[in-house]
Amino acid sequence: MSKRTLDTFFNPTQKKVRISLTESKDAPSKHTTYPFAIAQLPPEISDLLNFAPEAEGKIINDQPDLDLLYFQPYIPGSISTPLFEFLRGELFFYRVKYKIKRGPVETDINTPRFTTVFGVDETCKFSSDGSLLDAATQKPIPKDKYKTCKPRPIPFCLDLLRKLTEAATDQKYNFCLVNYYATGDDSISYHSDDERFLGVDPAIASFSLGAKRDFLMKHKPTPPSDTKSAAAIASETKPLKLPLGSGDMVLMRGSTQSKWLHSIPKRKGGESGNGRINITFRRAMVVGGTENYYRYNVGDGDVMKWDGKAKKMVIWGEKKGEVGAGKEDVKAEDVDKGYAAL
Ligand SMILES: O=C(O)CCC(=O)C(=O)O
Repeated sequence: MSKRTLDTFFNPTQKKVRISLTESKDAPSKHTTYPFAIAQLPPEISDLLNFAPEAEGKIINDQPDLDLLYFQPYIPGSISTPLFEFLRGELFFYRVKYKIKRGPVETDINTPRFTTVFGVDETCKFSSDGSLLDAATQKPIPKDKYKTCKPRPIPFCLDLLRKLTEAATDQKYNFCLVNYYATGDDSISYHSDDERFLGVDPAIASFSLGAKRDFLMKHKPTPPSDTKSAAAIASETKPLKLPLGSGDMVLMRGSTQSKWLHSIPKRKGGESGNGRINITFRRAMVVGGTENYYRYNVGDGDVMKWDGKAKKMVIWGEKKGEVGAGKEDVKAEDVDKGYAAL
């Protein structure tokens, strides 16, 4: 990354906090909505994770509307690979398909990466027995409150990182989205996480594990004003490339989501033959956010799980082994972020 684009200050608000691991039992995380139980983090990972962040975050805010806090790394090098292997091996994933309609034209979208999601918006919380309670009244929610999805609690193996990230960034998160990019052919197209259900100027903490991949950012097109042409506005900002390595974390905050776009483009060469996991923590405020995230990150297709022998994601369950998800969707579209503007 060029020094020109990086304004490096130490952020006085960063905190190192240890989370009590007493709730870390050996028992796996179970829930009626999980296709299978998710193992607890082994202590050799959770103990060291508890000391993250490894490095101080650098503030990058030297361009209009941009406010990033970049940890290189956040997760110590000694555990970022074991944590990557653990999450790839233990989580369930989906290769979500959906349709988008632009005017009269309907397009089939095959999300060009594996995804999974956990969490529920601010209007609800999970009780200790895993049922959903109204956040205000603490009473059970009506059965039909979520019409299109069944929210899933964040499993322990991700919840420890959520709590540590809350403490380190002074933010609250109720959602955890996980992307798995199997190779450089997997990607996420330019988009911003600016849905109304995230509230104004949302903070999003984004972790990378595994293969190094470029994270590209560019300012959204700005309409010309009385005093400035579109070209003059465009020349005030420069696209940004962060080569995200294993363990790195980028906190996007302030007006970053409303004014900038980000993407992980397809890549050849380098580490692109290896898998990469991205974990984001966010805070959804309303029911529509929950329904949106489950629709686009779980969907209604097969459950996929990592097969350590075949070294690829395979269909889990009764149809197990029939089709390997490693077979790429030939129709994979680049227009893959269908999150509706709620
Ligand atoms: O994989 C990444 O680093 C970015 C993921 C992302 O932009 C998203 O999930 O919205």
